[in-house]
Amino acid sequence: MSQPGDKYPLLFSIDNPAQLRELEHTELAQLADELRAYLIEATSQTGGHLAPGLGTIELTIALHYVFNTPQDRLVWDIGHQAYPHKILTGRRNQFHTIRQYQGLSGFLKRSESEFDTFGAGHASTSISAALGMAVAARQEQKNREVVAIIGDGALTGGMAFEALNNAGDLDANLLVILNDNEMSISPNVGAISNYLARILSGHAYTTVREGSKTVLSTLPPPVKDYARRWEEHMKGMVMPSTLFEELGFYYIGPIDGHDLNTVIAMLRNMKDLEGPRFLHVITQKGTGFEPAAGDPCVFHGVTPFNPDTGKMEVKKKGRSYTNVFSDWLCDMAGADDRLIGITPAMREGSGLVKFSEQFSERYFDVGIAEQHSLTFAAGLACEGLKPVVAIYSTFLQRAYDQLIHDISIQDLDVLFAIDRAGLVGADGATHAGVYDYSYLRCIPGMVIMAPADEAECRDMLYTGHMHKGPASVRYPRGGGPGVKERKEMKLIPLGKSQPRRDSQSRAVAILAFGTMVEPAMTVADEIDATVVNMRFVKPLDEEVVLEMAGSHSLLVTVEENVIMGGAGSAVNECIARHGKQVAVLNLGVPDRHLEHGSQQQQLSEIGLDASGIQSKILEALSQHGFG
Ligand SMILES: Cc1ncc(C[n+]2csc(CCOP(=O)(O)OP(=O)(O)O)c2C)c(N)n1
Repeated sequence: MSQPGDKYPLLFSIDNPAQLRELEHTELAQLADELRAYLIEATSQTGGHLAPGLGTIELTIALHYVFNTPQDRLVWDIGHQAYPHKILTGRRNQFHTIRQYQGLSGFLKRSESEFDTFGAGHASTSISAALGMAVAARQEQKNREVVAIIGDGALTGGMAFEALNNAGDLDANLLVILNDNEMSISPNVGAISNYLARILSGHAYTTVREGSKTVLSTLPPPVKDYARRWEEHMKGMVMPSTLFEELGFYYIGPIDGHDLNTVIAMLRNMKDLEGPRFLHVITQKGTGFEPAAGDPCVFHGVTPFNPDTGKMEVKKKGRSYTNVFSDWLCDMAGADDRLIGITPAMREGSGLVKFSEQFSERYFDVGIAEQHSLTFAAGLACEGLKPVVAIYSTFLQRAYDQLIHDISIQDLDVLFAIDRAGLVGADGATHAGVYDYSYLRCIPGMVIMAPADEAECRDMLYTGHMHKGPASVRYPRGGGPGVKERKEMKLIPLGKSQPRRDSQSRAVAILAFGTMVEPAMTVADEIDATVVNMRFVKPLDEEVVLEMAGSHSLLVTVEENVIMGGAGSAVNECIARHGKQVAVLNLGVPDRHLEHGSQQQQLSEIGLDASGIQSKILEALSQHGFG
């Protein structure tokens, strides 16, 4: 029987980068071919991020070939393009477990490998982290190189520029590599992106660069130094210096990131230099796999697919909350021409494709710039427009001060459509949307709604849009119970819950929030409990809380959010404030970071599926002597 090693002999002969560095330069092209083919084959079975990794095959090989990893530090931004890095750093044999329960993480993780020098998942952190490491090396007199690898999408995030600003000033020994493929998930946006394209099209500049590059790579260090100064001189004569040079970096590029020889030569050159250095590398997402190169946006993240044709498995999925939002947004925009739709670089994920096509003049992709997206919305709202910020729960964390300082204090009319709230499955801890009830609830005036089904989601979005002041609707990844929305939209009375089930025994009342209404109903049918769909985390329906506390032996709160500070805490505070004596059980996400897996696996691990909820309630009943 053939073994995987037969198909990928060179790749399977390398278990770590030290062995990679033993290879002859001439063998690296074959390694790149094998790594690419292996990545395609493996992700065709598991799904995951594909196009970004296909674009970084040569860069990854070159980095581990030239730098003495892990002593030299490679800091990848986001981590979705680091699958080749994972395969080359001792994780090839577990690669088939990527993004699965108890398997390899889809992002970078310090606890997974010493080669993952900095955990990531969110964008634009690499330069800051690498700068910290470079300064630590200087402080500790460690002779090591630190390299940050950042995409042009991630470079649209403000923090990347905060770090460049700081690095240039500190004169830190840091190499920043810009992996420029002109794509974020969708085509990259913004003036910096246009600027990078202009650099790329600067033929004169490239020509000088190409010439000097060849010269530099062949010269011994002292002569090279001289040549570098000559190159600087030439460059200054040909065209103005780049933005990165103005910031204090020694800039080289743009170079072809798929040309292994060039990349290796350039990295060697730059390794010999000191101070802040910037290498601009041009790559193409999806290189070497026609379907992915042809549609890098679709192949950014994939479900299992046919490795010959690229055809993805279409799982029968119901209507997702993202679809509900997408339709609502277009309907609402049709009815209200003050509506503006904003996304921080998540057009596809947040369901804005249709809106961007139908209402292009009211659609704004602001780049991976969550902070800016909120303050931009605030400015629009000041002038009487009605911005809707479509944002993932996990990414809203980035814009917390903007939420308080720019929106809440000024009581501005901004609606937050918070997607991927709750457990998000394969993306794991870095993308968990389990904090928003807690971090939103303490902000004065913030309305927080959580729909129990699709129809309610549409009405809540409408209610939030009509509300004066900031409001949010938070909904999960995927679908709900499948309740069809009505075309006409209905206002939901602010802070009013909805009774769902009355019990005979009056032993247990379950106050369920959002996604937890469905399992609560299943449990209630089994144990005869009362169920209330709370609808609002804020303002909380205090009347119903007090009524339930007065009429039932055990109050159970259940939410897909951390227990600390969440919806259950709001119920506890209400009960305490009114001096009510009642046994309470708070169910939700525990005080630890949950690993990746399917949403169902995650829910069952923490007892938030129907059977887990039921057994915790039964346990509490017997503990309190009500059993
Ligand atoms: C703070 C934050 N916002 C949004 C995202 C979602 N996201 C993941 S990858 C990506 C695009 C990144 O583009 P780029 O850095 O150019 O890398 P490429 O995929 O092109 O290699 C986005 C927006 C994120 N990971 N972090």
